Amino acid sequence: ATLKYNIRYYSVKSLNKSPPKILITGGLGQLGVECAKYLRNKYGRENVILSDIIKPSKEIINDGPYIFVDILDFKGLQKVVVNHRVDWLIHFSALLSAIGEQNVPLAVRVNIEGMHNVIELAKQYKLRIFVPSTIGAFGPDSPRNPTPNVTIQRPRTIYGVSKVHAELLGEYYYHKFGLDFRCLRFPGIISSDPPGGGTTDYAIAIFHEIIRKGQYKCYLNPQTRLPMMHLKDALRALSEYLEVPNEQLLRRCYNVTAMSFTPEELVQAMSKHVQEIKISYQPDSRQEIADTWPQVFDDSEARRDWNWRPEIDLDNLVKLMFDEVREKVE
Ligand code: AKB
Repeated sequence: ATLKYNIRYYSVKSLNKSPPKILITGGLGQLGVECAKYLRNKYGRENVILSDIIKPSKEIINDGPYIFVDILDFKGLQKVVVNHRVDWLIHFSALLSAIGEQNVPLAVRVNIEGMHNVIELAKQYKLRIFVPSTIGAFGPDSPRNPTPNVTIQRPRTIYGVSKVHAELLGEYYYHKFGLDFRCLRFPGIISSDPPGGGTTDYAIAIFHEIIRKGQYKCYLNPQTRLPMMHLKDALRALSEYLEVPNEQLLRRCYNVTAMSFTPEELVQAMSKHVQEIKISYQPDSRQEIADTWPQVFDDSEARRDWNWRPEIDLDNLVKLMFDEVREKVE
């Protein structure tokens, strides 16, 4: 505990200015809780407020500030920004690719109307706003190997369409109003917490199922190559990118990635850690989504402009996931 305190103390001090007050929306999704932990270590516990419409566990409450925020309620959101003197908004609320296809009207409300609310508030109160985008913002007309930062997008899921909308709206607000909009296009993020509703989820579910039952039925075919990244790299990317001075950024949306693999290659890497893996393949509608997405993501612009470097490769990711998921399951 002492060590943690020291790290926190020096990192806040080294900023040489008071730390930002950060609000995270959609905080109980795949990224929120760990993101809050990461940023609280850097900026102080009370400076990072997690929010969602879900009732939190006791652990989440004990970790730091948590409040109810419905991104579809503009006034409510406005009140939070004012009362908590928010400086930075990290907007995670979204329905992911597979679940979005099952409820398009809800995805439109959450992903598009929600974005309208947060961006308008960010403009009014001059907030720095971070919105994640995704490999899902590309489609069948995009070059897939590699997929450059600027190219044809035209996604075929409502999730992808809403993310292109968010990217373009953010860039527009930046040029028109000087809004400090920042966006990273993430690949599939691999964490021990289950994501829920994505196309890349198999690469998480497989660890839970193999540890629990020794077998897994994969909904993508064995050769489906997709870009991926461990959560630790994703949070570091987000945090480093939020700190880059505006003058250094040549664009507002950057591709970031760490690796690309297929289910077959993942199983191969996992088999070094367990005696037996029984895997079967039964592609479903998520296969059609994956077939339109990038296979290899070109993040050279992020590397060039703000020195982005991933640290976790496939072997390390597998090692980390076995440790993290075992800790949760056993
Ligand atoms: C999904 O599969 O929908 C997400 C993503 C890649 O954006 N994990």
